[in-house]
Amino acid sequence: MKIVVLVGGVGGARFLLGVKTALGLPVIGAGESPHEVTALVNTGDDVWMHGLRICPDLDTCMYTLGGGIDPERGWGHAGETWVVKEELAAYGAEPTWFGLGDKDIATHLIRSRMLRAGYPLSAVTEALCDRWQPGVRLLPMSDDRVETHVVIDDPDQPDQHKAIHFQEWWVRYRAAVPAHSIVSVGNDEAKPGPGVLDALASADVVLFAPSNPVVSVGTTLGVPGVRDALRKSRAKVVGISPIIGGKALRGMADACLTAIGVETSAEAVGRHYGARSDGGVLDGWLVAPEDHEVTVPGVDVRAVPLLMSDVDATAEMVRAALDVAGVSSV
Ligand code: FO1
Repeated sequence: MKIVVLVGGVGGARFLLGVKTALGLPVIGAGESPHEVTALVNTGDDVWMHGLRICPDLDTCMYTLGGGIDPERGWGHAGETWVVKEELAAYGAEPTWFGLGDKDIATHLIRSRMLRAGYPLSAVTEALCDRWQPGVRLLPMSDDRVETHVVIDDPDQPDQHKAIHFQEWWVRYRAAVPAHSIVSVGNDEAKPGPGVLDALASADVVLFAPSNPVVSVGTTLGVPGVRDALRKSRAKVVGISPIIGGKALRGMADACLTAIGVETSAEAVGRHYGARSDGGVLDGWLVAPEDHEVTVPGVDVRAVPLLMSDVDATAEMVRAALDVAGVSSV
């Protein structure tokens, strides 16, 4: 079976561990399998910092599936040290608020050197994954530069707005500063990355991980050509709600949804993605038991436990999604 999963970072990577388990793949690392798993990874969080290109969602997926992630943080290396970060701060080199780990810097140095040598992000990702062996194909949504920026009130000039990079909003301000709007810079000119449209065209099933529907799955859907490829795909498209009982489980999905005028509910997000039969992309939508009354016209809504408390619980969610899509994982 060919399964394609649209993912963001921490939540998406955890979900992919469940996909691997449901398909009988080893949770960590690569293994033999008749199934082919492709993750279309959001690159809108990517950022240049200290002269290095950082790709949080690609790295979080690569480290998580390759066995190198720090399980508490959900991002960056296990056993990380922060000596270079402290040295940069001693020079007063901004940004000092971003957690650049020593081991993580090796990844960014290789990526930045390859990008400067002219390799596209997809080739860089393939090279880095050669070491980490995530066991699924990680495809950047695009090789072109797409950056999520957030428009906030300028703290230095009242009644002025300013746009800051998503990483500053999320890491420095913890998404606590209201976002007036969220802009995906470069999305309109971006092309789907190599393999993205083919993966969607040949997929047996497409899943939306319970990642941020605005800045993760939403950004990938915003790459010209992706939405059409989904709607034309013979595969059923099933999403997993990132909102349970009106709350976002992690990250800042609620703040992002508010910024685009969508209510923080499983129903509103399902309707935001929309039914394939009326211009949207969904065929199925998994919601948590407490949201069992949710309806999305034209979409098959199923209530199942959605807490990714461990890999087996996540694998159960995946099996339910495959069931809604009418494919079995065995
Ligand atoms: N998240 C934080 O909350 N604080 C950090 O200092 C931080 C540093 C960081 C460095 C590399 C990386 O790949 C991810 C990092 N993240 C950090 C996570 C990242 O900001 C978010 O996980 C994603 O951008 C949201 O999906």
